[in-house]
Amino acid sequence: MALLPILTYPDPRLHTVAKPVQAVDARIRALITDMLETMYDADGIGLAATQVNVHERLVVIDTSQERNQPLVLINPEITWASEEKQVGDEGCLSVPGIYDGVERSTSIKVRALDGDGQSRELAAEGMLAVCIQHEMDHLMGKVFVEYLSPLKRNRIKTKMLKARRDTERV
Ligand code: GNR
Ligand code: NI
Repeated sequence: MALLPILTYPDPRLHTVAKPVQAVDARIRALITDMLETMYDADGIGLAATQVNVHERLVVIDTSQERNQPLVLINPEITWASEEKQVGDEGCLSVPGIYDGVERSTSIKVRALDGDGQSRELAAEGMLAVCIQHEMDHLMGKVFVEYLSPLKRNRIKTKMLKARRDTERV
């Protein structure tokens, strides 16, 4: 088990488009273990492989209060999304300290392989639906700040680069 370093915006590697997982083998199972450990350690409700610089279609999620309901989605595809949308505040482990509103479908259906390589279809609403859409954006190389205005995005970019410089100076 190991904690994996999380890429932070505006790292260009966050814009890589992930490729499908070819086989749910020992390497992928080890990656799932490490990503879950990394997500729980960072107090996140989700983590996409893109964020740990692995460009394969894999995400881990746990939106439970108790932090004991890990969900693994491999090669996820949204099969249905409600026309009804809602704006909710989002944050991202790759953009620490920034929270802003993003419009998402309120409910979705997703087809994906689970950690055993079994195909499943899942219906999601509420926070889980938001989180799945946020994670699937990461797999497409998209970070939530790209939904914000160019003015806000540039302010966030500057703030992140300054924070990075400040840590490097320590
Ligand atoms: O921990 C996270 N919280 C969160 C809150 C609102 C909407 C989306 C998220 S996902 C985020 C973890 C993360 O960055 N996943 O990619
Ligand atoms: Ni994120």
